[in-house]
Amino acid sequence: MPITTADKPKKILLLNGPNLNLLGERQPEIYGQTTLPEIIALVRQRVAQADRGLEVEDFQSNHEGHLIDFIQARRKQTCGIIINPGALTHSSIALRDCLAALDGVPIIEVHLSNIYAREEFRHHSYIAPIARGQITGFGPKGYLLGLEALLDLI
Ligand code: CA2
Repeated sequence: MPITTADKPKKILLLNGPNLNLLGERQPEIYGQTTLPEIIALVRQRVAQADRGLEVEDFQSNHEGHLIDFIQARRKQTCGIIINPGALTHSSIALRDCLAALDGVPIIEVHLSNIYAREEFRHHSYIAPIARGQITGFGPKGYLLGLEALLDLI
């Protein structure tokens, strides 16, 4: 049977890890004043504007396993991922393995702060080697920069 565009995965997952639900409420000197719902709205707006028949599904969790369950449940419909794994960036082999199992799905790693300009323990990312690219230090704009890269890849 021929593969039609109707069968193609259409979901862009916009994922955020632990504590990113607090954006805009605490530590604005590091993470800025924009809230997570505002960032999600900006990403959705740009995807709608692209008019490519793509849909955004967003998810934030403070729990590693919940993020993994969410990604696994959507693996067949997913064409790309933008993820800020929060502190799981520096600790989670399980999240990396889950993302790596999505064969061929481009993954863009985003960080609001410049992780290389901060404490040494933030300089290592378990996600970076399996990501298509990493954007770090541009605040909320990083999500949109990541989205532009993703739209070129899918
Ligand atoms: O810069 C980033 O986006 C980080 O992924 C943010 C993580 C941090 O562990 C990473 O090293 C870099 C922390 C997210 C915490 O978010 C908060 C937001 C507002 C107030 C408190 C925490």
